Amino acid sequence: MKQELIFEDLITVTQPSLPDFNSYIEHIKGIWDRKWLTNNGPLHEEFKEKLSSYLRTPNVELFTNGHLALETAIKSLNLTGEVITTPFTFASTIHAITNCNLKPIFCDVDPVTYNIDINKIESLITSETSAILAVHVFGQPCDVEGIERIAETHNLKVIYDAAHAFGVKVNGTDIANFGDISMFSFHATKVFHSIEGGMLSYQDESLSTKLRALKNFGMTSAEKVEYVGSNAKMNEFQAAMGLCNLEKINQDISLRKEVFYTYHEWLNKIDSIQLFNFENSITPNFSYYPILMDDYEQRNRLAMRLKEYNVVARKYFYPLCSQFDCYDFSIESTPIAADISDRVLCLPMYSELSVENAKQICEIIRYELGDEIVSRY
Ligand code: T4K
Repeated sequence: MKQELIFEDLITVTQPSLPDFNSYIEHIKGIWDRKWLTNNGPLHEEFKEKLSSYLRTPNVELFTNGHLALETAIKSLNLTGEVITTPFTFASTIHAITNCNLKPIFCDVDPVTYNIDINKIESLITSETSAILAVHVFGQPCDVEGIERIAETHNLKVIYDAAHAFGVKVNGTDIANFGDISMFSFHATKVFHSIEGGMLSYQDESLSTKLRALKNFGMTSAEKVEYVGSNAKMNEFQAAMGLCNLEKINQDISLRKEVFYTYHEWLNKIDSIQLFNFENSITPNFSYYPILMDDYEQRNRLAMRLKEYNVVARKYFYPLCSQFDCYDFSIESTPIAADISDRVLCLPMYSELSVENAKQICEIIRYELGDEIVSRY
């Protein structure tokens, strides 16, 4: 260990970006006069409008968290039978499918993007398949055109778990505009947050009444309950936080970009580290900084050593969802996902992480991997 590289305070894998305290207080003041705390209050409505305009997407609905938004999306499309998805994701994706009484069918992923491999989807389609639920992992867009082609050919619905992809664009088009429905997480650990929160963007405007009912116990009016819904409404305090954070989202993303390219610059010559890259057609949001190590042991060893320096790097996503104790699936059909899951490590990434701290983390990594430390500055 190199004592002088130990951080005094813990560097966590992420940290929520908070608005100026007084700005939040300004936003919530009116709540005391109105005494309107949740159920489509004025801040909720303002937040919805501003999101729709920021993301240049016409139809959005807000939720109390991303997970319930995803379950609501699935329910709204009346899916049945099997849903083709990826095992390389957070638990929420697969739990949402299962909670809706559907069977997840795991497709292997692409070794470069870590997203569902569109060349392997069609062989998994059966007469029971009703949808593809793909994840833009770490904010890297899926092959949206390829997925759309397959869905059209086989008459399948497409839902994107875009929990990591707020503000990402493909050829200048916001990611919110692809598929039938996309779900965004506004959890505290995300690029953009409303403490907890979630959003659905969707193409078919006529879904709006159903989505609103599903998040409010299935009620379409005070005396009419048309669906078996749940309670998934976003409250006014969440909306206020979202409104404050929306004002500084572009700045937050540019700060993350600096950290991202600092890591890139300092880690790119290390043979045992594979970096995560974006094609030129993508406008990223720099939500995560995943690296791939040579093997499982090396990855685990590095994560452990980083902890000794007070740096928490997380194994997102290990184990694969198909390996969870609560499920009984095989991982043999998804060898690439299993390999990535065994070798991935996400380094600290948040807007307030200083470039200096990012460089220090790289120095630790280089030292621990036996790489010569060369200052490029
Ligand atoms: N789909 C995908 C692909 C997802 O990744 C997620 C959520 C969802 C769906 C569901 O969306 P939500 O229902 O959550 O809106 C975290 C988040 O809790 C979870 O939202 C996220 N994905 C997942 C990838 O990461 P954990 O278990 O790693 O969180 P935790 O509590 O260990 O937090 C990570 C670090 O963040 C902590 O070490 C410190 C820091 N932190 C965290 C919180 C909550 C803070 O500094 N302040 C905080 O308030 O799951």
